Amino acid sequence: MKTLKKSGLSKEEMIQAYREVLRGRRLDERLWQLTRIGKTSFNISGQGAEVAQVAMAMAFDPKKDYFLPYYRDMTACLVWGMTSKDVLLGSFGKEADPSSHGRQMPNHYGSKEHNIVSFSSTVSTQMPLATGVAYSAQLEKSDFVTLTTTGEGSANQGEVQEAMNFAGVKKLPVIFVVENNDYAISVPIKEQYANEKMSDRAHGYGFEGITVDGNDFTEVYLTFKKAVEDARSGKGPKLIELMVSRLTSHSADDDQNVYRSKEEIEEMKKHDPLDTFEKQLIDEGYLSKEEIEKMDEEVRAEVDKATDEAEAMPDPLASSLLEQVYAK
Ligand SMILES: Cc1ncc(C[n+]2csc(CCOP(=O)(O)OP(=O)(O)O)c2C)c(N)n1
Ligand SMILES: [Mg+2]
Repeated sequence: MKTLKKSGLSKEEMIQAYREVLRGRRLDERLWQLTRIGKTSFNISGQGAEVAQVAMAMAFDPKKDYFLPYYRDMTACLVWGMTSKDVLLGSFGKEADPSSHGRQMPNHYGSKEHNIVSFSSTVSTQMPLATGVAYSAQLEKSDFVTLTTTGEGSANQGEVQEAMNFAGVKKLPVIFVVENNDYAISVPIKEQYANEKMSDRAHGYGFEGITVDGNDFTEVYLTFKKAVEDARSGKGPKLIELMVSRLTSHSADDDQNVYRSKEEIEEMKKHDPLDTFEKQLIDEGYLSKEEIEKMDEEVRAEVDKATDEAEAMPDPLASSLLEQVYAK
């Protein structure tokens, strides 16, 4: 694993990165609690992918770059500019929810203000849309880069091949990401695809594919930094496969103990990226254990406040159901 120093980020930026990882974890824990006590209807979580998502998102310029995420990308969306309260408004289905004004399922992130394009529950349909957004950058001679993500099971959908093929032909400024967490709901990777690495598929479309350990902050950050520079300077797309874990069940609607062994789950939890990142920060002198504990208290307080504020907001009115669905 590369040292954090090798990332080239300043001490302040690295501490901010950790705060985002911690926020992603604590906020997701809150979303699970709310689902379990019946205050919200659903959660699907990115626990185990937070370090990879923060390192990925920090390589972009959210002020101009576009993000077409998938449902596990909450932490990346926070780095892109969404707030804990924005996420909670979506989970509570409130009118002020920036993703869909409470019309969509929770975890379907979108924000016009932050260049985050909302997506469909039909997996991977964001991929051809991302190719289209990147094509618009090329046609308009704008230098923004488009990022889109999906899971390794969803990467087998036909439209992913169409999206990558056209992006390769036109050398579009788009970065395709597969967050490979070993499972598509209950189906393990050996039953999902036969090639050794998902990223090898990129060669068939005429661009580079890279597989990265999603627990290695520096490696992920530097890989994306180079990919963003290449895309911005007209060198075309990349496919980046992030090897991450899915620490939780697929969603609030299943129990992974049914299809994963106790030993497998315990082994995975020993490599929780939050713990690895914390240890690196302490060992390399960025933060002390006490500073981490203090930051954790601050983040928990922020999540509590955001929960109370979001819960107190008004629900959508039944009479306005058909508003906010189509652009006028
Ligand atoms: C076209 C389509 N088929 C099936 C589903 C149901 N579904 C939702 S998520 C999912 C598994 C996706 O697994 P993966 O792509 O590995 O992503 P992960 O959830 O593991 O991050 C499935 C089958 C769907 N939403 N859309
Ligand atoms: Mg998966």
